[in-house]
Amino acid sequence: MSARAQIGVTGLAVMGRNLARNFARHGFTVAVHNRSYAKTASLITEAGHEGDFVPSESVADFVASLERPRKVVVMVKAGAATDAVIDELVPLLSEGDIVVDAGNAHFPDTIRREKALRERGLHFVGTGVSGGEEGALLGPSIMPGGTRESYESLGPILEAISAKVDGTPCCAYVGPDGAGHFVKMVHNGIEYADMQLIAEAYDLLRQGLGASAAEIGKIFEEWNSGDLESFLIEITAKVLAHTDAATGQAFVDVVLDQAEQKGTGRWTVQNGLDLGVPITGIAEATFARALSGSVPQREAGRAALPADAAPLQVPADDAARAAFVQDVRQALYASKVVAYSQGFDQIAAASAENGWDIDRGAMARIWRGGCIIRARFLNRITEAYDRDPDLPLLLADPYFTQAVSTGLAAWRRVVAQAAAAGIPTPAFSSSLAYYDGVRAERLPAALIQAQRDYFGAHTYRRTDREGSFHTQWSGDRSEVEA
Ligand code: NBP
Repeated sequence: MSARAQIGVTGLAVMGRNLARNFARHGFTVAVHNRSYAKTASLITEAGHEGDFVPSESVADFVASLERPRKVVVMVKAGAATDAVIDELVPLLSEGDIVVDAGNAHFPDTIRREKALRERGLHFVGTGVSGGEEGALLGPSIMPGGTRESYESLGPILEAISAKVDGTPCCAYVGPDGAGHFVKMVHNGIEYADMQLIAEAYDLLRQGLGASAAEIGKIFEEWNSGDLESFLIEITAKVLAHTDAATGQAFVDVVLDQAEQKGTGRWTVQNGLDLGVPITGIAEATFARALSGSVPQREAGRAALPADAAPLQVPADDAARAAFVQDVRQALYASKVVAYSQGFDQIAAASAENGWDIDRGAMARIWRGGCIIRARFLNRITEAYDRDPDLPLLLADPYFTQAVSTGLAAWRRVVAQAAAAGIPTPAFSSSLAYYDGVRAERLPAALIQAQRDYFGAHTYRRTDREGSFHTQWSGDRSEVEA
């Protein structure tokens, strides 16, 4: 077996197969391997003509077919399968070779694997890949971690196959060890928030306007030509326009209202709690999916809990309806800015904690194409971090402050109308609460501190002098310095 492949892919299910084809279509010689040979054979039969593939049945032949330093992309089911493949590969590799895990690994696993391979003289690059199977084939957004040194040889290959926006690749070095998978995790968390916000906007429009799904689809189509322009808004319009062939009903009306999740939203929320970063938009979106799937609780709630609310009914005149649509659009945009602002805060906090030095502007830039949250507005985020790389709060960037304040009255109206009508809008409402919390001059946390001192002598700090204090609540209530 001559070592002539520039890159290898092992794991040829839907993602690996399409990534391999993408490499080949870009002129790279690609070594391909799968645990069971059938997938390798079908790739060669069906797509072999697309480029130069080197198929192997055994891992040893696969490794032997790669040029040095070898670059092996592992695209298998995240978890135990990744460890199994790494264990098989490592004894066959040589110092300086690069193992790329492009699956959806949890970033602590990536930190562990990177350390283990580094100790054996190998580079381990945990890489976020977003865009689903179509992205893998036509150009995903790629978020590689690992060493900078590995990026020097691997980066140009990944950049070549990534999506491009204005000629710029949607791939950039993220940071050491688990940084790439971490950023992909937050990307997915933001995706949860974005989808939930769109779903809440849809629900308000549907109930408020009493319009059909297809009519609401048209509104989303219009929104897609403004500052909300994004892949998720675009597909929402298409889904809402779709009719179920079996029943003739709107497709969305025949789909069971129980959302599923694979776990990246949950990981993002767990990490937000660990870091103490309020990612309320992502958390509410994750919990909203959980609530949708809480079947016995929903049955009990439906049977027992009164609404005591008047249905939301926008007056039938065109002006009132147009004004309501505008309000919902502005509430959606403002809530979306909050969700992204929180997600970027989480990246900043993790970057500081792990010494990753992640360039947040670059992350927004590589999410502009290829991935599920691709959107026009990501340009604005990059510009904000270009203006101030250490920006403590994305919402406080002048562009976003202006954008949100323009829609603030509408946002408040929408949240108030939803509450009065008994329509659940957890992401809209919590985003507005976060906005009001983060801008508040003074929060009731002062009372919480006092309560904590009362029952647990946890001490408090004062507004008028330095130090920590305790009040002797069960005694004479005099204050002592702690
Ligand atoms: P799957 O996640 O369904 O994994 C199937 C692949 O894993 C097959 O090639 C299978 O080999 C291999 N595999 C398993 Br399972 N156990 C193995 C083991 N012990 N040793 C060796 N190989 C093993 O494939 P996918 O949907 O293409 O996703 C691949 C990765 O990409 C996952 O980590 C996923 O989370 C991530 N991802 C997926 C998407 C998406 O849209 N689907 C998007 C972004 C990232 P076999 O053929 O012999 O069973």
